[in-house]
Amino acid sequence: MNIKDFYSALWQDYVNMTPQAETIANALRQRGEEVLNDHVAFRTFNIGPITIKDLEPYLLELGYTRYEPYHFAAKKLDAYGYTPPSKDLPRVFLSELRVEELSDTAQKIVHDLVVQIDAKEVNDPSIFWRGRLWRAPSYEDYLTLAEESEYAAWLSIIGLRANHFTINVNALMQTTEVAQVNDLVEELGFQINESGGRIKGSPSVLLEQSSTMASKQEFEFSDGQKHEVTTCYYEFAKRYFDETGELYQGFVAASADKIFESTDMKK
Ligand code: OOG
Ligand code: NI
Repeated sequence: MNIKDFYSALWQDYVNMTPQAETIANALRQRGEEVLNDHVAFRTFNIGPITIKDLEPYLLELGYTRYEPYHFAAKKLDAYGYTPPSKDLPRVFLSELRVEELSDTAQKIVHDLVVQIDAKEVNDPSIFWRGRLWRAPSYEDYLTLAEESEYAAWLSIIGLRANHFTINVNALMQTTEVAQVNDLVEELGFQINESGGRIKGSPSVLLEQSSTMASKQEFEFSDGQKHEVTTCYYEFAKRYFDETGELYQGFVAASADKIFESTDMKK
């Protein structure tokens, strides 16, 4: 698959879930800005046919290179960053939940979802916007997961798709600071994730980031109950040059830890 087609399909699925992203991107374009992406991110489980090990080959096929691992002990997550085949393309952040660290009850809920996946379906890069590959969970199971892992609860209903796109603030001409993007987002009526501060990271860690709180949609659970759930969010990133003159390519685990909370229902 051509990488341009990959990103146009991925973006289309993402804005269906995240109308705020289109509104924010259009507002920047109206200011004369060119909107490029710093990275996109995906969430998955470390069991069944959709682990990082299963999904990574489709990124490599698109020309990506595995860059660096990250670990989040409290959130029970592992992740890798990937660098793109050319500088104008987004990096990728791919994380997975360590299912074996959940309670037996939560593990069983996740197992019952993952066994429904037909491994033959995991066969090309479109897996990254295939969404939920299992039947909707019950509302009760969703709440049980949420008590232990917001990430697990979110993934159980939203599935495999871009969890967020991230505007490359370096590529903006007039809106040069993350704080200015935050102001614009709020002027448009959207909420900034304040966990860990309105801007996470700093020039000294070579990366500053902020994000919106996720959009919300009504979702019908398997028992017929309908409730609002968080879908996906938009992120903004500004990178700095290191002492050797190279633009920082990684992610910052302490900041990422807070950015994950952009989909929390309780916030
Ligand atoms: C990913 C959160 C981390 C970053 O840029 O550090 C992240 C997620 O919410 O799945 O996107
Ligand atoms: Ni991100």
